[in-house]
Amino acid sequence: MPQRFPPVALIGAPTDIGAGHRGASMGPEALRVAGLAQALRERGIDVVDRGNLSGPLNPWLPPVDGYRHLTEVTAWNRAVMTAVRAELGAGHLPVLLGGDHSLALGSITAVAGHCRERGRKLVVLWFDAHADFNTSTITPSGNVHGMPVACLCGYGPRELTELGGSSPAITPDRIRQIGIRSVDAGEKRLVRDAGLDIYDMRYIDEIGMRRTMEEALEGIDEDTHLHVSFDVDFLDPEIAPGVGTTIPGGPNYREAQLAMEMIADRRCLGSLDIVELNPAFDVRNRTAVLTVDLVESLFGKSTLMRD
Ligand SMILES: [Mn+2]
Repeated sequence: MPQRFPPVALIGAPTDIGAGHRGASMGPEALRVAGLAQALRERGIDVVDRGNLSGPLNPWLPPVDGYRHLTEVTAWNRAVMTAVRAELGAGHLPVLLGGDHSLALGSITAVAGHCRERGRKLVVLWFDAHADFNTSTITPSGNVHGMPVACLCGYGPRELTELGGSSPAITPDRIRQIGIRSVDAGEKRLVRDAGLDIYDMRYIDEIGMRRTMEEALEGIDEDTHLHVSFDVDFLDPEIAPGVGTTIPGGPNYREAQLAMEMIADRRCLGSLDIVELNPAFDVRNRTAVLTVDLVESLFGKSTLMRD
């Protein structure tokens, strides 16, 4: 039997406050235009679109003490955390429409709190070209979208690490990263010291996406709350040009589809971020359309009846 999904709540967070390029703020609308809600409804899922959260405009200032826009990033993440927490409390499946990847701080902090209160096991699958494990001392840019995983694991400013009250929001063993191919110099040591579970592109090249996903999904069962944080720059830029930070050598269409379908087979998707879609870099919204296509697979669409 396919997973029976609770009502899905779409939450738009139209901001590029943590990014190094402008334009991810247009991501939520591009996903709506690409038919995200309709695609899920065609799968028999109830969808409510909560519209967009609001927050401070992007002042486009240089970093202060290693962070750009820390006050504004915090405000946006508080709004995301509150919205995601409310949906989880109502028994809904929140889908965050970013916005840049710094917003995963708010959503995963909410998800982690929800799981802690209910004694549920949490696993985060982090699809990304980047490890997003920078800190103020090693970041080359100060852009907080390169820091959310570090902040979630307790490395970062108190405003962000203690967003949900306690720190860390999660421990590194809760998170598995897939598709990584760009790690900054100082970040390499940090991710190793933290013991982060990273399936980088070399690993995927060597053993294939199927075995990679089998390993990444190990121990995940129907009692697990699975959070998928999907950074669109995970995909190869040949098929997904609509992102601010394209890194060549990502998964192709079939590999990405397989990853999504293998997650669907586990029937434990509990929450989702779709982030870093940047329509300013896209070509006729094709990256948004591709993303919707992949989300359909994540929600159980398959070519044949498989069980
Ligand atoms: Mn990212």
